[in-house]
Amino acid sequence: MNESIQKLKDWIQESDNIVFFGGAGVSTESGIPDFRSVDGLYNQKWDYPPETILSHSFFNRYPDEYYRFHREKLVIEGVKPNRAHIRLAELEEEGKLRAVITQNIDGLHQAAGSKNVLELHGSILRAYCSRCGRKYPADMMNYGTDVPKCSCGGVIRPDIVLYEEPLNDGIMTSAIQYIRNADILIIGGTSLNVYPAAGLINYYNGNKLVLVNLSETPYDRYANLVIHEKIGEVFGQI
Ligand code: CNA
Repeated sequence: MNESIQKLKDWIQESDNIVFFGGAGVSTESGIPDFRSVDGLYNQKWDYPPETILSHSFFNRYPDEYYRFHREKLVIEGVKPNRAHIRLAELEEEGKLRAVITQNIDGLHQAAGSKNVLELHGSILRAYCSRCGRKYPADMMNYGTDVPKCSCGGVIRPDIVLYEEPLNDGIMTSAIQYIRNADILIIGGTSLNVYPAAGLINYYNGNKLVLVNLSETPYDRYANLVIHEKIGEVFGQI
């Protein structure tokens, strides 16, 4: 184990007020591509960039094209939590971790057993009618070739926050509270490029800000500990 990982392990051992804030990089070792890595969704061929397809106006205008992308890129069969998800769930169980705040929409933290998960961007495992709000199982969206419709005629949509849509106020307020009061804030697998989520880092008051990310982030210089390694491999050692 290298010195940085040993330091993180020591800090974790001494604390019962850890908060984790993560992004797509947490799930790449489970086989879900992120946005900005070399093999991420931004670098794969598609007619429009992902942030266009995943926007409110695009969804309303071209729901058929949205669903083609959704079924091909967002629905990945058989994915399982990796060591990062599993260790985070264990740390919560051990009474050390207070909350997982995630930008991910894949539900893998809950699949690993985490209970207090704040999903800033929602989840593709839930669906509802964009007209009447009726809830539907996610399977309604994931298969077939048609745009899924509610009995009221409205288009069924995933319960995710599309670009151009606001984040849920209650979840943001709660995330801010956890981060403000955290002893250790571990940020992992996020390029810290997507706002307002990335701005959450500014609410941290402590002196144990840890960044675990493969590539550099704009916040590396503010962190007390930076680890540029795969997060699953790091969490497998702590
Ligand atoms: P991003 O901008 O794609 O950044 C991911 C970051 O993770 C990059 O800086 C990578 O270097 C880093 N990374 C990749 N693999 C690893 C690894 N194994 N260990 C450590 N670091 C790694 O993604 P962000 O989450 O920052 O951007 C926010 C978007 C991406 C949110 O709106 C998400 O909903 C959206 N997204 C989510 C998923 C998912 O739910 N799994 C997948 C793809 C995109």
